[in-house]
Amino acid sequence: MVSIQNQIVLITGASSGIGEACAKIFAQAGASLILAARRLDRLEKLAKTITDEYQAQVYPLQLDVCDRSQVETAFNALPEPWSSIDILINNAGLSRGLDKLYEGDIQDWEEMIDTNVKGLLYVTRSIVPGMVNRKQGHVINIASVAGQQAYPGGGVYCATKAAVKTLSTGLKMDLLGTPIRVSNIDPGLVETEFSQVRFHGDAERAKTVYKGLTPLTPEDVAEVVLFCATRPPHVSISDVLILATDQATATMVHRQP
Ligand code: NDP
Ligand code: 8X3
Repeated sequence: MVSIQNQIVLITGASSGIGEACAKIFAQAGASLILAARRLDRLEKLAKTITDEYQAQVYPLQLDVCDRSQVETAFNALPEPWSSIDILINNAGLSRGLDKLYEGDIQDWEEMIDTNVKGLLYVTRSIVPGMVNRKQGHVINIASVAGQQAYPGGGVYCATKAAVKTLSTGLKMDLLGTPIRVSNIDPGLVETEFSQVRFHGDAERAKTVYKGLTPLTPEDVAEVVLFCATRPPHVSISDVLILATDQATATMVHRQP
């Protein structure tokens, strides 16, 4: 395991779930963190916990990744040493709705495409040139098993995650010949606020997604992200599929009655 002590790690979508778990495990490993999301109150609370528990340096950043000019302004304005980002974890993302494609809510589609695809691109475009100049960096994209295979009602979400995976592959090609690494992580079912967001706050419906099975925890995924980030410089973990034991594919899960 290579040390990431004092490295600067930017985590998007750090206010909840997988992003929050990444924040904690990277802080424990000695990294300094830029925590980005829209809910600043959550980020500030997390920053306090992390600072108290791990004595890590934390920079909470209120950011909507869909807002291109906000993304550009925020990253251009980062003071040193925060602007020298070593590891970018592109995690911010969401699903909205589970409707048949021909009946879907177009606003839901816009939100998923704007966040999961365009938001990830805006952040990547802002951060990677600095990595190339400094000849150091690692981009870790959180895609999904849903990008490997569509499921009913998930067409648009699955398409955004397939796009993330393809962007990871393309970025890896474009960075060939530089020391910058790219990792694509495809988690299966992880119990977070993800399904509550998908069902527009319907907590009861969200619970049914994980009923009768043992889903992954955000910490399970964060451990894999940390593993990717702590390989020696000549090793690039390009693709990881991490599933609950009760899940085989995007559509096949085993549930206890
Ligand atoms: P959560 O809903 O718990 O977390 C999502 C995070 O994304 C929140 O911190 C949210 O913060 C942030 N976010 C959403 N929209 C924006 C935006 N416009 N700008 C900035 N931040 C934003 O879900 P998860 O932790 O599960 O999801 C994290 C990632 O993992 C997503 O990309 C998701 O698609 C992916 N994933 C999830 C799986 C699961 O089963 N849970 C499985 C596979 C992949 P805020 O609202 O404060 O902005
Ligand atoms: C999230 C996993 O199966 O709920 O990407 O779409 S799933």
